[in-house]
Amino acid sequence: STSCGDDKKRRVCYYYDAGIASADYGEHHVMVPKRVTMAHNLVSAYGLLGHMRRLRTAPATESDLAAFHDAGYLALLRSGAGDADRGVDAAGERGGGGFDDNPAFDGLWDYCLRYAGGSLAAARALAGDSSDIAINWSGGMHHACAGKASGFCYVNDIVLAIRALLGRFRRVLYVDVDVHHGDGVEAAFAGSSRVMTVSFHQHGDNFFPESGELKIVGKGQDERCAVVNVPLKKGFGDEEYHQLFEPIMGRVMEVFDPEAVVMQCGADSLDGDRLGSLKLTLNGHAQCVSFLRSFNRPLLLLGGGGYTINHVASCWCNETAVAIGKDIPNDIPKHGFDQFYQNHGYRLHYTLSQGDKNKKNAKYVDVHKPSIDKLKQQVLENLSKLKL
Ligand code: TV7
Ligand code: CA
Ligand code: ZN
Repeated sequence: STSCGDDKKRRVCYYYDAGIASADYGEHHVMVPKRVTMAHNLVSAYGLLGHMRRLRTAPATESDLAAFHDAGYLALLRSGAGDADRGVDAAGERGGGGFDDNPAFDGLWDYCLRYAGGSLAAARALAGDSSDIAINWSGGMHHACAGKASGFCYVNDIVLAIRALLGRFRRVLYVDVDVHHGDGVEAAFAGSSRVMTVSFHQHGDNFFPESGELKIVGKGQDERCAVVNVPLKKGFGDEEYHQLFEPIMGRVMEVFDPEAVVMQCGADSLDGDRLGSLKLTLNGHAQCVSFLRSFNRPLLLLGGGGYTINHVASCWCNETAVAIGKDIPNDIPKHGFDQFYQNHGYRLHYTLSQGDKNKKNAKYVDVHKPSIDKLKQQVLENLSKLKL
């Protein structure tokens, strides 16, 4: 089990809306909103709901979304995203094979209002000081831009939540452990010295969205921007990740000294994810949450990616327990959804079979191990140059 940084309890509130599960990106799509329901069912089976205040909130309104998004884009989204064939990407861009990252589907607008409403309610609970930690596993849609959908994300609930937090807190830190670069959130606050964005992500070989190189820090003459990117190589596991995460985030907390922290907990950085090629264990992933929790600042925990859905459910259930500060047993309690965990012997902390392991990835890490320390030094040096 994961140590929680300290034994102090926190007041935790939790948003879950069963309506999210009815969102359906299409039968071949990799994004499966039902994984949030699977996580919720685990949270419930482990008896964690009794340790949190449940946030019951109305969906966001169009005017809530208009705090970031363009009116024209919202009208398109609300109208059922017009052309179901083209989806709601920038110019209806389509990927190879006729698949669409951002399809239009029935209930899309309602889905957006619900996940954004959850993140807003969670942010307001922190701003109103009724909770120390607020959770919305259906949020964390970090790629959405003001006027376009991108990478499975239609509405950027994170930007909306951070803006809500800025009404109360002077400086807000954003930390993104999703395997993809948090480009939408970064772009929204680049140039703002009140929001620092930090993303750890797989980078290279045209991995989506290809941005988030190490060198992007400051913007030329006016370096009053607070952007930190940590590009990672395929195959990085707990050891490599935490050789970077703790030293970098420790320094970030020192130099930026945020009054609130927003963490996007994308579970696609876990070993065995369908899209990502990092190799974090459940404990390695949760260690990021415990570390940030230990600084004892108002903390917003959001979901994000995660494409091997039983891994995602285990991950977010475990991190809900970390937020509460409660150890939970590895054996998954019997509940109506056990069959999803059968391949892991009904254990929360899964181990992949030898057949699942990618030997090429392991070799890749060995090649890059000496450069991890150099990467850390470069990020720390960039941090010291920031004009905050
Ligand atoms: C936060 N990777 C989102 C991550 C968004 C990643 C991409 C897919 C994908 C889409 C599908 C699909 C897929 C097996 C994987 C350049 C393209 C290439 C679509 C095939 N299967 C988050 C977005 C990324 C859609 N997009 O950070 C329908 O993979 O790489 C791309 C762009 C164009 C579109 N094509 C892929 O985790 C929530 N998409 C199957 C069906
Ligand atoms: Ca990331
Ligand atoms: Zn992702």
